[in-house]
Amino acid sequence: SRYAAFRRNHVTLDPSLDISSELPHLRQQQSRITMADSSSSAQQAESHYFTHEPPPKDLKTNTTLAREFIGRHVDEGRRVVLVTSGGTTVPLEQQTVRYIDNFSAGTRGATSAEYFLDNGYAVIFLHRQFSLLPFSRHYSHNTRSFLDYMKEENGQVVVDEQHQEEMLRVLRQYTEVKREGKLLILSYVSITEYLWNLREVAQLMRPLGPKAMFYLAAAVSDFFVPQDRMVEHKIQSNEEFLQGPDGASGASNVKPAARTEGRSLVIDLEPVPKFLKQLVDGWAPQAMIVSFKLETDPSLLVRKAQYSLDKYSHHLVIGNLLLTRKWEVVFVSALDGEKWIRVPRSRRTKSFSGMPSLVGSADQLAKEQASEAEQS
Ligand code: 9Z3
Repeated sequence: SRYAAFRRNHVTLDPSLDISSELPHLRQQQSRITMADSSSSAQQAESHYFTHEPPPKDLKTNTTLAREFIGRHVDEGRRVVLVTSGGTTVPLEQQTVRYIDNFSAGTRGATSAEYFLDNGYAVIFLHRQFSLLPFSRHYSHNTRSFLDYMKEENGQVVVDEQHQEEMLRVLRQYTEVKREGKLLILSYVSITEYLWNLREVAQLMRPLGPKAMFYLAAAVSDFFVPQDRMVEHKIQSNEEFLQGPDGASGASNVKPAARTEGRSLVIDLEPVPKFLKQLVDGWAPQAMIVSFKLETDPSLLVRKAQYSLDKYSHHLVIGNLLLTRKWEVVFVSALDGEKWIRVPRSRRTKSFSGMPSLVGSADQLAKEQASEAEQS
Protein backbone atom coordinates (compact mmCIF):
# COMPACT_ATOMS: atom_id res chain seq x y z
CA SER A 1 0.00 0.00 0.00
CA ARG A 2 2.96 2.30 0.56
CA TYR A 3 4.03 1.52 -2.97
CA ALA A 4 0.56 2.31 -4.32
CA ALA A 5 0.49 5.54 -2.35
CA PHE A 6 3.89 6.45 -3.71
CA ARG A 7 2.71 5.94 -7.28
CA ARG A 8 -0.47 7.90 -6.65
CA ASN A 9 1.53 10.74 -5.15
CA HIS A 10 3.79 10.82 -8.16
CA VAL A 11 0.89 11.22 -10.49
CA THR A 12 -1.23 13.62 -8.51
CA LEU A 13 1.44 15.19 -6.42
CA ASP A 14 0.29 18.19 -4.47
CA PRO A 15 3.24 20.62 -4.70
CA SER A 16 2.70 21.61 -1.08
CA LEU A 17 3.02 18.00 0.08
CA ASP A 18 6.60 17.20 1.01
CA ILE A 19 7.18 13.44 0.78
CA SER A 20 10.89 13.76 0.09
CA SER A 21 11.87 12.12 3.39
CA GLU A 22 9.76 9.09 2.45
CA LEU A 23 11.11 8.77 -1.07
CA PRO A 24 14.28 6.72 -0.57
CA HIS A 25 12.40 4.11 1.46
CA LEU A 26 9.47 3.97 -0.95
CA ARG A 27 11.78 3.81 -3.94
CA GLN A 28 13.61 0.86 -2.45
CA GLN A 29 10.30 -0.87 -1.83
CA GLN A 30 9.08 -0.15 -5.32
CA SER A 31 12.30 -1.53 -6.84
CA ARG A 32 11.94 -4.73 -4.85
CA ILE A 33 8.28 -5.20 -5.74
CA THR A 34 8.93 -4.49 -9.38
CA MET A 35 11.87 -6.85 -9.57
CA ALA A 36 9.74 -9.64 -8.18
CA ASP A 37 6.67 -9.00 -10.31
CA SER A 38 7.90 -7.90 -13.67
CA SER A 39 8.76 -10.36 -16.34
CA SER A 40 10.14 -8.11 -19.01
CA SER A 41 13.35 -6.13 -18.97
CA ALA A 42 11.58 -3.19 -20.66
CA GLN A 43 9.22 -2.99 -17.70
CA GLN A 44 12.11 -3.17 -15.28
CA ALA A 45 13.96 -0.44 -17.13
CA GLU A 46 10.81 1.72 -17.08
CA SER A 47 10.24 1.13 -13.42
CA HIS A 48 13.83 1.90 -12.57
CA TYR A 49 13.76 5.06 -14.65
CA PHE A 50 10.58 6.47 -13.17
CA THR A 51 11.53 5.66 -9.59
CA HIS A 52 14.91 7.31 -9.90
CA GLU A 53 14.12 10.30 -12.10
CA PRO A 54 11.76 12.71 -10.32
CA PRO A 55 8.61 13.97 -12.08
CA PRO A 56 8.52 17.54 -13.40
CA LYS A 57 6.89 20.17 -11.19
CA ASP A 58 4.12 20.89 -13.69
CA LEU A 59 3.19 17.23 -14.27
CA LYS A 60 0.09 17.43 -12.09
CA THR A 61 -1.16 20.53 -13.92
CA ASN A 62 -0.47 18.88 -17.28
CA THR A 63 -2.29 15.67 -16.37
CA THR A 64 -5.28 17.62 -15.05
CA LEU A 65 -5.51 19.53 -18.32
CA ALA A 66 -5.00 16.39 -20.41
CA ARG A 67 -7.60 14.40 -18.44
CA GLU A 68 -10.25 17.08 -19.00
CA PHE A 69 -9.31 17.45 -22.68
CA ILE A 70 -9.32 13.72 -23.43
CA GLY A 71 -12.54 13.13 -21.47
CA ARG A 72 -14.33 15.78 -23.50
CA HIS A 73 -13.19 14.34 -26.81
CA VAL A 74 -13.94 10.75 -25.77
CA ASP A 75 -17.53 11.90 -25.07
CA GLU A 76 -17.71 13.51 -28.50
CA GLY A 77 -16.31 10.40 -30.22
CA ARG A 78 -13.43 12.36 -31.71
CA ARG A 79 -10.00 11.01 -32.61
CA VAL A 80 -7.19 12.42 -30.48
CA VAL A 81 -3.54 12.58 -31.50
CA LEU A 82 -0.59 13.25 -29.26
CA VAL A 83 1.98 15.09 -31.35
CA THR A 84 5.42 15.37 -29.76
CA SER A 85 7.71 18.03 -31.13
CA GLY A 86 11.13 19.60 -30.58
CA GLY A 87 14.38 18.47 -29.01
CA THR A 88 14.93 17.09 -25.52
CA THR A 89 17.72 18.39 -23.29
CA VAL A 90 20.06 16.35 -21.12
CA PRO A 91 20.97 18.50 -18.11
CA LEU A 92 24.49 18.06 -16.74
CA GLU A 93 23.83 19.85 -13.45
CA GLN A 94 20.78 19.91 -11.15
CA GLN A 95 20.86 23.69 -11.13
CA THR A 96 21.25 23.55 -14.86
CA VAL A 97 23.64 25.89 -16.61
CA ARG A 98 24.97 23.33 -19.12
CA TYR A 99 23.00 20.73 -21.03
CA ILE A 100 23.26 18.59 -24.16
CA ASP A 101 20.51 19.15 -26.71
CA ASN A 102 18.95 17.22 -29.58
CA PHE A 103 18.49 19.04 -32.82
CA SER A 104 14.93 20.08 -33.76
CA ALA A 105 13.19 23.38 -34.45
CA GLY A 106 9.75 21.85 -34.03
CA THR A 107 8.70 22.53 -37.62
CA ARG A 108 7.61 18.96 -38.35
CA GLY A 109 5.49 18.69 -35.22
CA ALA A 110 3.91 22.16 -35.38
CA THR A 111 3.08 21.79 -39.09
CA SER A 112 1.69 18.29 -38.68
CA ALA A 113 -0.50 19.42 -35.79
CA GLU A 114 -2.22 21.91 -38.10
CA TYR A 115 -2.97 19.17 -40.62
CA PHE A 116 -4.33 16.83 -37.96
CA LEU A 117 -6.63 19.62 -36.77
CA ASP A 118 -7.74 20.30 -40.31
CA ASN A 119 -8.70 16.64 -40.58
CA GLY A 120 -10.90 16.56 -37.52
CA TYR A 121 -8.47 15.36 -34.87
CA ALA A 122 -8.17 16.92 -31.44
CA VAL A 123 -4.46 17.52 -30.82
CA ILE A 124 -2.38 17.33 -27.68
CA PHE A 125 0.78 19.15 -28.64
CA LEU A 126 3.59 18.12 -26.31
CA HIS A 127 6.47 20.33 -27.34
CA ARG A 128 9.86 21.59 -26.22
CA GLN A 129 9.35 24.93 -24.51
CA PHE A 130 9.92 27.84 -26.95
CA SER A 131 10.03 25.61 -30.06
CA LEU A 132 7.61 26.29 -32.92
CA LEU A 133 3.86 26.19 -32.22
CA PRO A 134 0.99 25.41 -34.61
CA PHE A 135 -0.33 28.58 -36.31
CA SER A 136 2.08 31.04 -34.67
CA ARG A 137 4.92 29.20 -36.45
CA HIS A 138 3.95 31.13 -39.59
CA TYR A 139 5.13 34.30 -37.88
CA SER A 140 7.98 33.15 -35.69
CA HIS A 141 10.63 31.86 -38.06
CA ASN A 142 13.95 33.43 -37.42
CA THR A 143 14.57 35.51 -40.53
CA ARG A 144 11.69 37.88 -39.99
CA SER A 145 10.28 39.45 -36.85
CA PHE A 146 6.49 39.34 -36.36
CA LEU A 147 6.70 43.15 -36.25
CA ASP A 148 7.62 43.02 -39.94
CA TYR A 149 4.02 41.95 -40.63
CA MET A 150 2.68 45.12 -39.02
CA LYS A 151 2.47 48.78 -39.84
CA GLU A 152 1.09 51.89 -38.19
CA GLU A 153 -2.07 53.48 -39.58
CA ASN A 154 -3.78 56.45 -37.90
CA GLY A 155 -2.09 55.68 -34.61
CA GLN A 156 -3.21 52.02 -34.76
CA VAL A 157 -1.18 48.85 -35.39
CA VAL A 158 -2.51 46.98 -38.42
CA VAL A 159 -1.33 44.11 -40.58
CA ASP A 160 0.46 45.12 -43.72
CA GLU A 161 -1.66 44.75 -46.94
CA GLN A 162 0.62 42.14 -48.44
CA HIS A 163 0.10 39.83 -45.43
CA GLN A 164 -3.62 40.47 -44.87
CA GLU A 165 -4.98 37.52 -46.85
CA GLU A 166 -2.54 34.94 -45.51
CA MET A 167 -2.82 36.11 -41.92
CA LEU A 168 -6.62 36.20 -42.05
CA ARG A 169 -6.63 32.57 -43.24
CA VAL A 170 -4.33 31.45 -40.44
CA LEU A 171 -6.17 33.55 -37.85
CA ARG A 172 -9.53 32.04 -38.84
CA GLN A 173 -8.20 28.51 -38.50
CA TYR A 174 -6.62 29.33 -35.15
CA THR A 175 -9.74 31.03 -33.79
CA GLU A 176 -11.92 28.11 -34.86
CA VAL A 177 -9.58 25.57 -33.21
CA LYS A 178 -9.59 27.61 -29.99
CA ARG A 179 -13.36 28.04 -30.04
CA GLU A 180 -13.85 24.29 -30.40
CA GLY A 181 -11.22 23.51 -27.75
CA LYS A 182 -9.39 21.12 -30.05
CA LEU A 183 -5.79 22.02 -29.23
CA LEU A 184 -4.05 21.42 -25.92
CA ILE A 185 -0.50 22.74 -25.67
CA LEU A 186 1.84 21.16 -23.11
CA SER A 187 5.58 21.67 -22.81
CA TYR A 188 8.74 19.98 -21.56
CA VAL A 189 12.43 20.81 -21.59
CA SER A 190 14.49 17.81 -20.50
CA ILE A 191 14.35 14.18 -21.60
CA THR A 192 12.97 13.22 -18.19
CA GLU A 193 10.20 15.82 -18.36
CA TYR A 194 9.36 14.56 -21.84
CA LEU A 195 9.13 10.92 -20.75
CA TRP A 196 7.05 11.61 -17.65
CA ASN A 197 4.56 13.62 -19.71
CA LEU A 198 4.50 11.04 -22.50
CA ARG A 199 3.76 8.22 -20.08
CA GLU A 200 1.07 10.06 -18.15
CA VAL A 201 -0.73 11.36 -21.23
CA ALA A 202 -0.48 7.95 -22.96
CA GLN A 203 -2.13 6.26 -20.01
CA LEU A 204 -4.86 8.90 -19.92
CA MET A 205 -5.50 8.27 -23.63
CA ARG A 206 -6.24 4.56 -23.13
CA PRO A 207 -10.04 5.03 -23.01
CA LEU A 208 -9.84 6.33 -26.59
CA GLY A 209 -8.87 2.83 -27.77
CA PRO A 210 -8.17 2.85 -31.51
CA LYS A 211 -9.22 6.50 -31.73
CA ALA A 212 -5.90 7.43 -30.13
CA MET A 213 -2.84 8.18 -32.17
CA PHE A 214 0.77 8.94 -31.23
CA TYR A 215 2.85 10.94 -33.66
CA LEU A 216 6.31 11.05 -32.15
CA ALA A 217 8.24 13.74 -34.01
CA ALA A 218 10.19 15.00 -30.98
CA ALA A 219 13.94 14.43 -31.24
CA VAL A 220 14.51 12.20 -28.24
CA SER A 221 17.90 11.85 -26.63
CA ASP A 222 19.31 8.32 -26.45
CA PHE A 223 21.58 9.16 -23.50
CA PHE A 224 21.14 10.98 -20.21
CA VAL A 225 22.64 11.79 -16.82
CA PRO A 226 20.80 9.94 -14.04
CA GLN A 227 19.69 12.13 -11.15
CA ASP A 228 21.82 10.26 -8.62
CA ARG A 229 24.95 10.93 -10.71
CA MET A 230 24.24 14.60 -11.37
CA VAL A 231 26.12 17.32 -9.52
CA GLU A 232 24.01 20.03 -7.97
CA HIS A 233 26.06 23.09 -8.89
CA LYS A 234 27.62 24.41 -12.06
CA ILE A 235 30.62 22.28 -13.05
CA GLN A 236 33.80 24.25 -12.40
CA SER A 237 36.56 24.43 -14.98
CA ASN A 238 39.12 25.82 -12.57
CA GLU A 239 40.52 23.11 -10.30
CA GLU A 240 40.88 25.61 -7.46
CA PHE A 241 37.12 25.82 -7.22
CA LEU A 242 36.24 22.13 -7.46
CA GLN A 243 33.67 21.07 -4.88
CA GLY A 244 33.37 17.74 -3.12
CA PRO A 245 35.63 14.69 -3.44
CA ASP A 246 35.19 14.07 -7.21
CA GLY A 247 34.17 17.51 -8.25
CA ALA A 248 30.69 16.69 -7.04
CA SER A 249 28.97 19.37 -5.09
CA GLY A 250 27.13 17.10 -2.69
CA ALA A 251 28.21 14.51 -0.18
CA SER A 252 27.50 11.66 -2.62
CA ASN A 253 30.28 9.12 -3.05
CA VAL A 254 29.00 8.21 -6.56
CA LYS A 255 31.25 9.53 -9.32
CA PRO A 256 29.37 12.34 -11.12
CA ALA A 257 28.47 11.56 -14.74
CA ALA A 258 29.70 14.98 -15.85
CA ARG A 259 32.83 16.21 -14.11
CA THR A 260 36.18 17.88 -14.61
CA GLU A 261 39.23 15.64 -14.65
CA GLY A 262 42.40 17.64 -14.82
CA ARG A 263 41.56 20.36 -17.31
CA SER A 264 39.07 18.24 -19.30
CA LEU A 265 35.33 17.96 -18.99
CA VAL A 266 34.41 14.27 -18.89
CA ILE A 267 30.83 13.28 -19.65
CA ASP A 268 29.83 9.70 -19.13
CA LEU A 269 26.20 9.27 -20.16
CA GLU A 270 23.88 6.32 -19.64
CA PRO A 271 21.36 4.96 -22.15
CA VAL A 272 17.75 6.14 -21.94
CA PRO A 273 15.52 3.04 -21.72
CA LYS A 274 13.66 2.32 -24.97
CA PHE A 275 10.16 3.60 -24.26
CA LEU A 276 8.61 2.78 -27.58
CA LYS A 277 8.25 -0.83 -26.49
CA GLN A 278 6.40 0.20 -23.35
CA LEU A 279 4.20 2.62 -25.29
CA VAL A 280 3.22 -0.02 -27.83
CA ASP A 281 2.70 -2.91 -25.41
CA GLY A 282 1.79 -1.29 -22.13
CA TRP A 283 0.76 2.35 -22.14
CA ALA A 284 -1.33 2.50 -25.31
CA PRO A 285 -1.84 -1.00 -26.73
CA GLN A 286 -4.79 -0.11 -28.97
CA ALA A 287 -3.50 3.16 -30.37
CA MET A 288 -1.97 3.90 -33.73
CA ILE A 289 1.69 4.71 -33.26
CA VAL A 290 3.85 6.62 -35.72
CA SER A 291 7.48 7.19 -34.84
CA PHE A 292 10.18 9.16 -36.64
CA LYS A 293 13.75 8.15 -37.32
CA LEU A 294 16.35 10.84 -37.87
CA GLU A 295 19.70 9.92 -39.39
CA THR A 296 22.53 11.67 -41.18
CA ASP A 297 24.01 8.66 -43.03
CA PRO A 298 21.75 7.81 -46.02
CA SER A 299 22.95 4.20 -46.07
CA LEU A 300 21.55 3.63 -42.58
CA LEU A 301 18.15 5.32 -42.73
CA VAL A 302 15.90 2.60 -44.11
CA ARG A 303 17.69 -0.17 -42.22
CA LYS A 304 17.33 1.70 -38.94
CA ALA A 305 13.66 2.49 -39.64
CA GLN A 306 13.01 -1.18 -40.48
CA TYR A 307 14.87 -2.25 -37.36
CA SER A 308 12.71 0.01 -35.22
CA LEU A 309 9.53 -1.35 -36.84
CA ASP A 310 10.63 -4.97 -36.32
CA LYS A 311 11.64 -4.32 -32.75
CA TYR A 312 8.58 -2.43 -31.56
CA SER A 313 5.91 -3.76 -33.97
CA HIS A 314 4.11 -0.44 -34.20
CA HIS A 315 2.36 0.93 -37.29
CA LEU A 316 4.68 3.27 -39.09
CA VAL A 317 8.20 4.66 -38.98
CA ILE A 318 8.83 7.85 -40.93
CA GLY A 319 12.52 8.15 -41.75
CA ASN A 320 14.24 11.39 -42.63
CA LEU A 321 17.77 12.66 -43.14
CA LEU A 322 18.88 15.83 -41.42
CA LEU A 323 19.86 17.62 -44.62
CA THR A 324 16.89 16.62 -46.79
CA ARG A 325 14.13 16.30 -44.18
CA LYS A 326 12.13 19.16 -45.65
CA TRP A 327 11.88 17.57 -49.10
CA GLU A 328 11.84 13.83 -48.62
CA VAL A 329 10.76 11.26 -46.10
CA VAL A 330 10.50 7.50 -46.25
CA PHE A 331 7.52 5.65 -44.83
CA VAL A 332 8.36 2.19 -43.54
CA SER A 333 5.43 0.00 -42.50
CA ALA A 334 4.54 -3.65 -42.32
CA LEU A 335 1.66 -3.05 -44.75
CA ASP A 336 3.40 -1.02 -47.47
CA GLY A 337 7.10 -1.74 -47.00
CA GLU A 338 9.29 1.19 -47.99
CA LYS A 339 7.71 4.20 -49.63
CA TRP A 340 9.46 7.50 -50.43
CA ILE A 341 7.59 10.79 -50.55
CA ARG A 342 9.37 13.62 -52.26
CA VAL A 343 8.42 17.17 -53.18
CA PRO A 344 10.28 19.55 -55.47
CA ARG A 345 12.40 21.91 -53.42
CA SER A 346 11.01 24.95 -55.18
CA ARG A 347 7.32 24.17 -54.74
CA ARG A 348 5.44 26.72 -52.65
CA THR A 349 2.04 26.03 -51.16
CA LYS A 350 -0.25 28.64 -49.85
CA SER A 351 -3.30 26.47 -49.31
CA PHE A 352 -3.93 24.46 -46.21
CA SER A 353 -6.40 22.03 -47.68
CA GLY A 354 -7.56 18.53 -46.84
CA MET A 355 -5.39 15.46 -46.47
CA PRO A 356 -7.27 12.37 -47.58
CA SER A 357 -4.90 9.90 -45.97
CA LEU A 358 -1.87 9.73 -43.77
CA VAL A 359 0.30 9.54 -46.88
CA GLY A 360 -1.41 12.69 -48.09
CA SER A 361 -0.67 14.39 -44.81
CA ALA A 362 3.03 13.80 -45.04
CA ASP A 363 2.95 15.01 -48.61
CA GLN A 364 1.19 18.18 -47.55
CA LEU A 365 3.48 18.80 -44.67
CA ALA A 366 6.55 18.21 -46.78
CA LYS A 367 5.19 20.81 -49.22
CA GLU A 368 4.57 23.18 -46.37
CA GLN A 369 8.08 22.67 -45.09
CA ALA A 370 9.53 23.17 -48.53
CA SER A 371 7.66 26.43 -48.69
CA GLU A 372 8.81 27.45 -45.23
CA ALA A 373 12.39 26.52 -46.01
CA GLU A 374 12.22 28.61 -49.13
CA GLN A 375 11.01 31.62 -47.24
CA SER A 376 13.89 31.32 -44.80
C1 9Z3 B 1 12.45 13.49 -36.46
O1 9Z3 B 1 13.05 12.75 -37.18
C2 9Z3 B 1 11.78 14.76 -36.96
O2 9Z3 B 1 11.27 14.58 -38.23
C3 9Z3 B 1 12.81 15.96 -36.97
C4 9Z3 B 1 12.03 17.19 -37.39
C5 9Z3 B 1 13.39 16.17 -35.57
C6 9Z3 B 1 13.92 15.72 -37.95
P1 9Z3 B 1 12.25 19.79 -37.21
O3 9Z3 B 1 11.65 19.77 -35.82
O4 9Z3 B 1 12.88 18.32 -37.44
O5 9Z3 B 1 11.20 19.98 -38.27
O6 9Z3 B 1 13.41 20.75 -37.31
N1 9Z3 B 1 12.39 13.24 -35.13
C7 9Z3 B 1 13.26 12.30 -34.49
C8 9Z3 B 1 12.51 11.22 -33.77
C9 9Z3 B 1 13.33 10.46 -32.75
O7 9Z3 B 1 14.18 11.01 -32.08
N2 9Z3 B 1 13.00 9.20 -32.64
C10 9Z3 B 1 13.56 8.35 -31.61
C11 9Z3 B 1 14.08 7.09 -32.19
O8 9Z3 B 1 13.86 6.80 -33.35
C12 9Z3 B 1 12.48 8.01 -30.60
S1 9Z3 B 1 10.92 7.55 -31.19
O9 9Z3 B 1 14.78 6.38 -31.44
